[in-house]
Parts: sequence; C-alpha cells; structure tokens
Amino acid sequence: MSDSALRDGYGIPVIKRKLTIVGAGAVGTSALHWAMQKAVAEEIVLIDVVKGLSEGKALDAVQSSSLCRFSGQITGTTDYEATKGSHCVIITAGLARRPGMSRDDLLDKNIKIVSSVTENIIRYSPETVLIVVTNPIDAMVYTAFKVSGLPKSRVIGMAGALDSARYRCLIARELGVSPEDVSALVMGIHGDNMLPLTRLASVGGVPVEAIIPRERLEEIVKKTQHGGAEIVGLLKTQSAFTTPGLCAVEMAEAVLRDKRRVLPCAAYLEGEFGVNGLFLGAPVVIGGAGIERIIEFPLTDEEKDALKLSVEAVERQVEAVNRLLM
Ligand code: A3D
Repeated sequence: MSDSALRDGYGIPVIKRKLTIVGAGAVGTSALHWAMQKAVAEEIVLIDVVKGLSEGKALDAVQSSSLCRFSGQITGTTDYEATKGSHCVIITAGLARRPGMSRDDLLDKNIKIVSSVTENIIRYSPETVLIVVTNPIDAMVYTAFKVSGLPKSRVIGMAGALDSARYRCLIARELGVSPEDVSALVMGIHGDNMLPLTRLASVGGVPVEAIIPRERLEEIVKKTQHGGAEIVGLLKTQSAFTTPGLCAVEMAEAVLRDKRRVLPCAAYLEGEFGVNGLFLGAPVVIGGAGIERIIEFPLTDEEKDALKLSVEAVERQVEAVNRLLM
C-alpha cells in the first residue's frame, strides 16, 4: 500500500495514508471535517450511494482546505474503485434513529446496507481496518466481521469512545472542572444497558466515588445511558453526529498513525470478561494493525451482572444477523 512517488525532504519514501468514509450523511460529513482538521491521512475518499451527495460534500470540504491547512486529496464518489488501497475505512452508511425508535429498530435494513458496503470495500482494500459506526453498532460490527472475513483485530466498532466522552463530560459538569481531566470508561452494549463504570472514573487521579454523592453519580450514569436518545429527541429528524464523527476519527487516527491509543471500542471478545463470540465494548489498544490487545481486568460481581444484560441484548441482535446472513 506504499506510494513510492511520495518522498520526504530527505528523499525517503513516505507512506501515503488513505482513509475512506462510507456514508456522506451527518456522521460521515462530521468525520470528513475532523479527519481534515486533524490531517490523519493524505488521501480521504467520501463515498455514498446517492449520486452527487459525496461529490458535493467533498467539493465543499476541498474549498476549506486552505483555511484548515489540509493539503491532502479529497475525493467524493459513488464508485468503490476510488477506495482502492484504503488503510482504514469508517462505515457510517445506513439509517439513523428518529424519535421513539430504538437502535434495534434499524437492524434489518442496516444489516443489508453494511453487508453490501463491506463486500465492496473488501474487494478493493482486502487488508484494511474497518471502523463501523452504523447502528445497532454491536450487531453491525459483527455483520462487517462475518462478511469481510478479516481477522478480528481489523474490525472495530465505534461506541464506547462516544459513550465515555459523554460520561466524562457529565462528570466534569458536575464537578465544574475541565472534561480533559476526567478519565472514565463505559463498557458493554451501545444501548440502555451500557455500563458506565463509576468505580474506575476519576478526576485528576481522584476517584469520583469519593467526591460525588452516590445519588448524583447514579443520575450521571442514567444520563450517559440515554445521552443519544436525548439528542434524537431534540433534533427530531436525525441523531448525534459531531462527537460520533470525532470519535470515529480518533480511532482512525490511532490506526493511521500507529498511536497505540487505549480507547473503549466494540471488540470481538473470545473469553475476555467471560464473553464469547460477540462484539462488546471493552478497553482496547489500537495501533496500525487495528486492535493490538484487549485490556482485561477483574470486574466486581455487580459489574458482571450488569454486563450480562449487555450480553443478552447483543446475543438477540446477533441471532438476527446470523439468520439474515444465512
Ligand atoms: P444519515 O445522515 O442518514 O447518513 C447515512 C448515509 O448513508 C446517507 O447519506 C445515505 O445515503 C448513506 N447510505 C445508505 N445506504 C448506503 C449504501 N448502501 N452505501 C453507501 N451509503 C449509503 O445518518 P447519520 O450519518 O446520522 O448516521 C449514520 C449511522 O450511524 C446510523 O446508523 C446511526 O444510527 C449511526 N450512528 C451511530 C453512532 C454510534 O455511536 C454507534 C452515533 C451516531 C450515529
């Protein structure tokens, strides 16, 4: 995948990093914006099934490149050939929630969309790292894994990074401090049964359980669990996109720059945390080849019970995926 035509100041060949974003809707456009802002790749392809949509959005983005100092190439297309040789692909294609809908309501339609997108991507980038954003995420990332035939390390779901960002933000607001100084982890399903761990949340190294009253922490946990629905309720015709786009790009950046970031992501678990054969949110190390390792640690009995609710819900979704993929 290296491009020998591109050389640095010493004439040494430079790897030209290529990122594809599938879906030029709200999240895909946000991801394009953040990818340019952070200059995570020298080439970015935006692809959508709707003719003109990604072309128009790419053109609009190109016009901002002098202002955001992005000097790479941006292509908008409906043709998968343009995605050839992508090091990393963010999949946002699919339907999004409307008020009153659960993420599960999207299941059947999005399985078909994610399957066809994955087949097309793998045809041109058989060694890529896939970052799946389409909901219901824990089932869609499983779909991409099954359809792509990629090793489990190369298929990752974006959800924990977003849920943890929301959780950190709420803790920071409660304490009146910068969200930057809050460290917190959300595990499990991306849904009502997600598991924001209060035991591990800290601010500047101080455990939040020592400084936030229990009832307030419980409210913060509930608000985190319903953070997505709160935004859908306000926007009415779409779901959150600014932070989801940024979270997907943070993960892509970890791949494209081999950063070895520790991020909560939906990873394929094979025994870790007592879970087998499912994608579920857990802390992982992300580098150039995708997930380098899952960071496993002992859960309390209460946390194990809470994680079981996630497992049961994702198992039901995965049964539906397996039925539809047969
Ligand atoms: P939206 O703005 O509707 O964009 C979706 C885009 O996908 C549209 O432009 C469609 O044309 C395109 N599309 C549909 N089918 C195909 C196809 N076969 N090939 C290529 N493109 C296609 O939605 P959005 O951007 O707001 O959300 C996208 C997805 O991300 C939805 O499923 C959301 O539920 C999900 N989402 C997940 C999170 C997580 O944290 C996991 C957060 C926010 C959104």
